[in-house]
Amino acid sequence: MPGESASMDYSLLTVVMPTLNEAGCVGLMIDALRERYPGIRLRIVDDGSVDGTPQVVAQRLTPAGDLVFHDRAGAAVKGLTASVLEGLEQVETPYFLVMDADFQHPPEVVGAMAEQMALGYPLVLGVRDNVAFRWTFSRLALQRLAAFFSGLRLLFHGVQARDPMSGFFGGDTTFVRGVIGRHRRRFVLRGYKVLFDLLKSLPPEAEITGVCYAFHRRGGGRPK
Ligand SMILES: Nc1nc2c(ncn2[C@@H]2O[C@H](COP(=O)(O)OP(=O)(O)O)[C@@H](O)[C@H]2O)c(=O)[nH]1
Ligand SMILES: [Mg+2]
Repeated sequence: MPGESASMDYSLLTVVMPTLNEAGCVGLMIDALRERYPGIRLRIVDDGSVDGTPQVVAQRLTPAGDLVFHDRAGAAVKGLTASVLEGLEQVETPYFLVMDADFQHPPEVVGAMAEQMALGYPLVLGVRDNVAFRWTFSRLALQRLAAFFSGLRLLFHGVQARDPMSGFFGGDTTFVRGVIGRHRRRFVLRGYKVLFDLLKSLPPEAEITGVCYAFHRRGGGRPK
C-alpha cells in the first residue's frame, strides 16, 4: 500500500524523452529539468533528427553521464513507442518518467509525479486538466480504471484519441519493464499510444495514480 508522504532523491529518476527534430525545445527542456531537479538522469531517445537536435544535446553532455543521447538513427523500426520501449530498457534508476520534449508536458509537474512514485505507486500518469471532462482522481476510480479496460474506453469516450494517450507517465522501472516484457506483442512499435498499450497490459491489482496538469501549446517546432 503506497504511503502518505515521501520526498524524492532525483538521482533515482531517469526521464526518457523521445525526440524527432526538437532542436528548438530539447535544450531548454534539459536545462529546465536540471535546474528544478538536481541529480535527475536524462535519456534522449532520438529517431534520426536532422534539424540539429543531436548537437543541441551534445552541448549539454557532462562527464558525470547524467545525460545520455540515445541515437536511433539506424534503428530498423522507427517510432515513438519503439523509442520509449528501447529507452526504458536502458534505464538504470529505480524510477523513470516518459515525457515529450516540446513543453506540452510541463517540467513543473515532474516533481509531483516523482513524489507519487516515491510513495510507492508503480505507475503515475500525467493527466491533462482541460480535456472534455474532468477525471475524478479518487484512488478508487483509478483502480477501477486499471481493472476494467471497458471502463477505460468509456472514460476516454469523446476525447481526441491521442490526448489521454499522451506519453506522460512514469513509475517503477522494474514493474513497468516486467509488464512490457510479458505483453510485448500488444505494443504497436510505430504507434503513438505507448501509454494506452501499457494500460491495457496492467495487472488489475496495480495501484495507479495521476497528477493533473494544465495543457500548454507546443513550445516550438511542430507536431509529427
Ligand atoms: N524518437 C521519436 N520521437 C518522436 C517520434 N514522433 C514524435 N516524437 C517525439 O515525441 C514527442 C511528442 O511528439 P509530438 O509530435 O509533439 O506529438 P503530439 O504532441 O501528440 O502532437 C516529442 O518529443 C517528439 O519529438 C518518433 O517517431 N520517434
Ligand atoms: Mg507535442
